[in-house]
Amino acid sequence: MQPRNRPWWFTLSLATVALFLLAACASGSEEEEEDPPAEEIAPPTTACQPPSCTEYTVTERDFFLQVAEQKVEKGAQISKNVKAGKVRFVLNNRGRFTHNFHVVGQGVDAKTKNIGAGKDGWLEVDLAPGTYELSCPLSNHADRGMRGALTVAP
Ligand SMILES: [Cu+2]
Repeated sequence: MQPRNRPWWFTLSLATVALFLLAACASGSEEEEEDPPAEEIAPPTTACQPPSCTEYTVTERDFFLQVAEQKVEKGAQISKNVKAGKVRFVLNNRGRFTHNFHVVGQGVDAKTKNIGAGKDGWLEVDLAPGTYELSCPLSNHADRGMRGALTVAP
């Protein structure tokens, strides 16, 4: 008795199903955002009080910064009056993604650890009068809006 050959259309339909499954798997992950791991951040142990130190709270969201009531995005000027000297930025990550906070200008180049969603971070810098860029340096977050210009008064 001769083994029965499978009809050509049976082989073809199996191949079609396999291709379909492959395509379904490949498209399933395209919406995933790459989120870097958050780091453990301990709150500062020293107080920050005027006149030796000034504290500013910056809320980080997807994808803009919020300084007090002001929404800051895509390099907009931060209107909050920041005085030269020792400054402690208190970062509240209220986005769904991990964020970071980067201060660049006047020889300062400082950033926090990666702040997980819903977590807080702190950054202390000595700011001289002049302009600075504040941003989230992770992935393409700055381009998506998370950057602002800060002018420090004497
Ligand atoms: Cu970010």
